[in-house]
Amino acid sequence: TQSLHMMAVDFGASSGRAVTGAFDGRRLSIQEVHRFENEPVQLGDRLHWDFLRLFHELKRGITKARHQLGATPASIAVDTWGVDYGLVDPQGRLIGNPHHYRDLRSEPAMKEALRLIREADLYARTGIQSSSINTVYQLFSEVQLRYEQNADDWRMLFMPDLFHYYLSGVMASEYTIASTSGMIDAAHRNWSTPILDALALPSTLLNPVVMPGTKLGEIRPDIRAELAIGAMPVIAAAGHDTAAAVASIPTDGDARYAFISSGTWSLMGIELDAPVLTEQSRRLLFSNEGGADGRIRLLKNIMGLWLLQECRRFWAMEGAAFDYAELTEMARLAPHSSSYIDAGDAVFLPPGNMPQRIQEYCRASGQAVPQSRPEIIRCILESLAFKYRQTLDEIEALTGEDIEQIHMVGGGIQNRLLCQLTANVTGRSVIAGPVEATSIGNLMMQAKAHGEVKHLADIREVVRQSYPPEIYVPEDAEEWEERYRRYDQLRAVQQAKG
Ligand code: LFR
Repeated sequence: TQSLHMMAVDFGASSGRAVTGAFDGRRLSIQEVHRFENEPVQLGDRLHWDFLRLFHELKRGITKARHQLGATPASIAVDTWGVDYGLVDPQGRLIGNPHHYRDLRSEPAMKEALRLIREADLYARTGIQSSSINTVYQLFSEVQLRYEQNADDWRMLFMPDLFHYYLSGVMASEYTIASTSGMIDAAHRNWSTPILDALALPSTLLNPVVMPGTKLGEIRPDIRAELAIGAMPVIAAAGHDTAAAVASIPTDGDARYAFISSGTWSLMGIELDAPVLTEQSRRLLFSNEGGADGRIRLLKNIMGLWLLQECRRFWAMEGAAFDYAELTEMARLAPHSSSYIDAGDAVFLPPGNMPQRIQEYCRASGQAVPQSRPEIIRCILESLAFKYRQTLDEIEALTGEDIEQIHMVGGGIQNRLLCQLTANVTGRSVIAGPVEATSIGNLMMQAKAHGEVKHLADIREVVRQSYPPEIYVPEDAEEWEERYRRYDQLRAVQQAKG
């Protein structure tokens, strides 16, 4: 049989990449054809996506895919991180450069919005944890949208939708990415009118919600001519990178598992058939996001390797450049950390001097201040692993499930120390892989749109056959239990202080 050759483009925080995927009916093999930087640009007091440059890189990716395959790919789909969007006018022109969620303009907007609608109300409808990064608060901060006539005919497109629009001319909001906005009704899987009304956000902004795996249309004739390519369908696969990554977890469906999608963020949770919209899950800071399979991811946003990425960036700026392997090796050789940070704390959200922020956090919470680079990295990695353990306990409490295993997927699993620490602290086996979970999920959702696979279980079977995972078995259980108890006490004290 002939293979189906598709291409996926993933815009991630440490880089963007275009890959091709060949699916022969049983196995998928992928090849990276283009990798590029995706650094936000600070312009005055605002942090932006560099959209024009990225659209250019997307086109270069298409050209390289065509060269590698010797033919135009059978389809293309884009995924990005959640919550961000662009606005377009009726002529389809981009209004300004999209903002990056780490821009803090929406912090005051969130406070203001929560005077108009109760946080508990928002949660009960959307199942999404309130955070200043959410689309709903970003939109609320764009005062013009609420008060000015000329904004009446603007449209809002989430980043994957925006790329798809400029590729195909079709406007739609793919469900998984839309579910991150804080404006989708979790039960009905469509825009929540009461929320829009309460915040005076015009419903004219919104596009119809389409389910993952929908063919949007053909690539525009002008782009086809510009790139000298043939016809190529544009597919809304799973626009949200986390949804795509979780679709590719190589489970066989027997053991009960939690997942960690590990990259810049750590998204830890469990898959369910219906959202959990209780006061308990709200207080424990869980969100319910839309899955690629009609399922719901009950998960927690943990700061993730962003902490390490920002330390690395900051040290490089100071003139001390290390790669991740070097940084992790330093941490592996360092003694156990005696101080911990809360890897869910919003103080770590914006870019900046992360080493100093970590030190300040330790000082303010009355702990020893990590001084050297190895100490700081060790503090980050152990704190992350402890946060996973805490989250695991909460998942079990919320759902009544006994979690037997942890599936870790995404670029973050290249940090083997973190995988091992996770196994040690949780006392569960960690099944790690695939690294390229997001692109694989994106490609397999395209294969589904082509009718090559039917169900999520088929997708996972393909991933299991194509990318055998690596297993980490817990070590030194008692020691780690003891350390975790200290972390937990510290957390309780911090929490009591508010
Ligand atoms: C991961 C991710 C998370 C989302 C965060 C911000 O890349 O998409 O799922 O909460 O980025 O959008």
